[in-house]
Amino acid sequence: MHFKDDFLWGSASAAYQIEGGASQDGKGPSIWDSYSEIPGNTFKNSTGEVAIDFYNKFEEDIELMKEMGLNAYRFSVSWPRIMPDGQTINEKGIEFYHKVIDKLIECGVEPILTIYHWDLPQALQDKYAGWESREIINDFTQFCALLYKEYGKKIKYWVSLNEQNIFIGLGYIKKLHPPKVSNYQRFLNANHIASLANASAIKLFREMQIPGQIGPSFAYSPTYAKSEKPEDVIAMENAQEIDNFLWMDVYAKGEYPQIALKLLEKLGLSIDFQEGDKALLQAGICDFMGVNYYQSSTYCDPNHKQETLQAGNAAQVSVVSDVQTIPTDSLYARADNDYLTMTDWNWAIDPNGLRVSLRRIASRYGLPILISENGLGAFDTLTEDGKVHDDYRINFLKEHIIAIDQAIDDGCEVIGYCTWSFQDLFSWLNGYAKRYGFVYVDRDEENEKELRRYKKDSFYWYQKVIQSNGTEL
Ligand code: BGP
Repeated sequence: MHFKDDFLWGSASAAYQIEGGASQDGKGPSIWDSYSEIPGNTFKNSTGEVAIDFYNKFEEDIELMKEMGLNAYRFSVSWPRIMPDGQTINEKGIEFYHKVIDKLIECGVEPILTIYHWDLPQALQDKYAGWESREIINDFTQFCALLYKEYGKKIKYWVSLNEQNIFIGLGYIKKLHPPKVSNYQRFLNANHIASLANASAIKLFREMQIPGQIGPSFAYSPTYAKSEKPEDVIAMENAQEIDNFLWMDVYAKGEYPQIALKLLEKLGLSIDFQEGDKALLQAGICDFMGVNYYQSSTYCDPNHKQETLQAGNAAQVSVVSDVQTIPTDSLYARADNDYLTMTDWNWAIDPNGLRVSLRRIASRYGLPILISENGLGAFDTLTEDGKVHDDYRINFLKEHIIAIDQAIDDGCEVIGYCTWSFQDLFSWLNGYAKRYGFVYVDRDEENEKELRRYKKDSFYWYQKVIQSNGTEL
């Protein structure tokens, strides 16, 4: 195995998905609090109002991390907990994350702080339409300034925006996230503003000379061509330009990819570039690329689209039907990959895809990579004696760790591996049915029960992986 001694064996989470305490100690509402209140927006109308109550149980939970020997824990701070209206400071919110960070450090777990994992203060959505207004760049930067000042001496690894491609894509094209819009040009506009905010956060990080590293977490799905047919290869490359390079080039090089821009221009779409944008993007280049990897994606020529693409998820909020035609559908079409098996939610299981991802990113950007999420969402069963026999999760993670090892041997620099997730938590589209954790949390959509925690078989397995630095799989 090729893992360095300081390789971070971690796990990840996000504030809205674990904390609960939706209005405790002065927390303001986020767009997810409001969105999940509206019937039909989430699976079985589930919400993160209580989630797994990490807000009140964090000490007990971090003790479990210590017992496992976890090296690193990636968590996000809730902007409306720290600034209820997005601008005014709530001391209690600041204090909460000091306590979480201190407890992690005391337990020997390296804290990795995600600045934004989707829970925008509702007040900023109401005030100026959130990510659609350039006003957010300043507010977000002020929020970052506060975080750097408060936690800058304790945190070595910072994640700026989590999956900008997903929260903007699902929010402004697919209508599956707030603000539930379907308009490709508005998507591009909001996305450009988010890119500027991300760059501004990194620029400030440098100016304040924060002694750590910072990068975004990108939801990366490597593109495959359905066949060796040249038209399928072009479709695959189009998808790579539009779905990957459009973000990663901005993060790593401070510029948009020229082919993607031209493809969009031919569709009558454009990026709203204003004076100063270029300089800001170039001042906001990341230290590492955070990669959230779940599956690869296969593409074919849209003119010969295969009609048999696997139907939706097993249990998910239903896909909204009035989604506008997506202009880029003329450039590439999704296809099944006949060589891969699927999870309970029809996500392709593809450990090699992680090796491909790491190699492609290392080769195009030459950056170190933090795998900031990877995991298997499954239906777990709690046995009567309080066990969860999740050998399927162990196999999934094992295969992906082998792929990382191979990628390191191929020449990629990988800082660490954060599984999604340490505990079961709220899934944005799948409520509490889709479980990812090493720790089972006993609740469902309808009933919070007592939120008891149970260690799954995978808990003990990952414990050994960490102890042996990846040699005992
Ligand atoms: C990523 C998000 C996470 C998490 C994960 C699993 O996109 O960053 O917050 O939710 O996906 O997704 P899901 O719960 O939809 O299976």
